[in-house]
Amino acid sequence: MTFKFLKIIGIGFIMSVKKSVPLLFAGFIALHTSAAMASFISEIEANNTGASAQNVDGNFDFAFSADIGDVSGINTSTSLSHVSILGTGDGSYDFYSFTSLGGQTILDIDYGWAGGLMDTMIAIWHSDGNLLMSNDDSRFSDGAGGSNWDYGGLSYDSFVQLNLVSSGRYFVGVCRYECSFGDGFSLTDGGEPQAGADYTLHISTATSVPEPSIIALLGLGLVGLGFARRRQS
Ligand SMILES: [Ca+2]
Ligand SMILES: [Ca+2]
Ligand SMILES: [Ca+2]
Repeated sequence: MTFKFLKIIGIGFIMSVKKSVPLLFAGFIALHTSAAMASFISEIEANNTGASAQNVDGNFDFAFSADIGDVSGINTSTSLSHVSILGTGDGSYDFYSFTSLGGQTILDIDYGWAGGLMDTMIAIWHSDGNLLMSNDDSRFSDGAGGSNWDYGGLSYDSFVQLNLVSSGRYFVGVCRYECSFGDGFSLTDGGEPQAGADYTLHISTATSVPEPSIIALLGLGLVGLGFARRRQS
């Protein structure tokens, strides 16, 4: 049923470009080129509380990044959709929010200690205000590359990996050592990222963004149908 439907769409599309199969290839390649570009977005102030968290939905993709991985150091960038945020300090806390389908979720801070200004700490809350997990320092190998301060296998850059049991909206808070996290998006005791500090935060989780493999299969199917059609005529 689904295949039939796709076939009808495919043939309709091919008929409309009848003698322009190369165009279809060009479009397919363009689609893939754009999907392969890394997706970095900038932090947008003021995002200083849970209520004013920066919504990063709509920026997730499967672009390869050597800096994105799981607690085993295995690269997850092409298997789990992610967004990379460039955060900067201005004396205020930084909050972000995103929608997840649930399952394995990773918060990975990189390059925080680059200027010696940002010994990061991080936490994740459910939208109901429940504090789910927090972290100060991580193992150097956590989250693949990007943790740029190695003292005995440890990094000041924070890392959290957890399994979200339900789909929904989640909130992330970033500060520097030593702040305190609590329920209700509570972030207290100082440690606001100060001016001059910066960090990269990768959020990886299952989202409604289609995987490249699905797009590729659909594209190849359309191309294949196009050739079959040309051969018949
Ligand atoms: Ca802020
Ligand atoms: Ca990393
Ligand atoms: Ca830290």
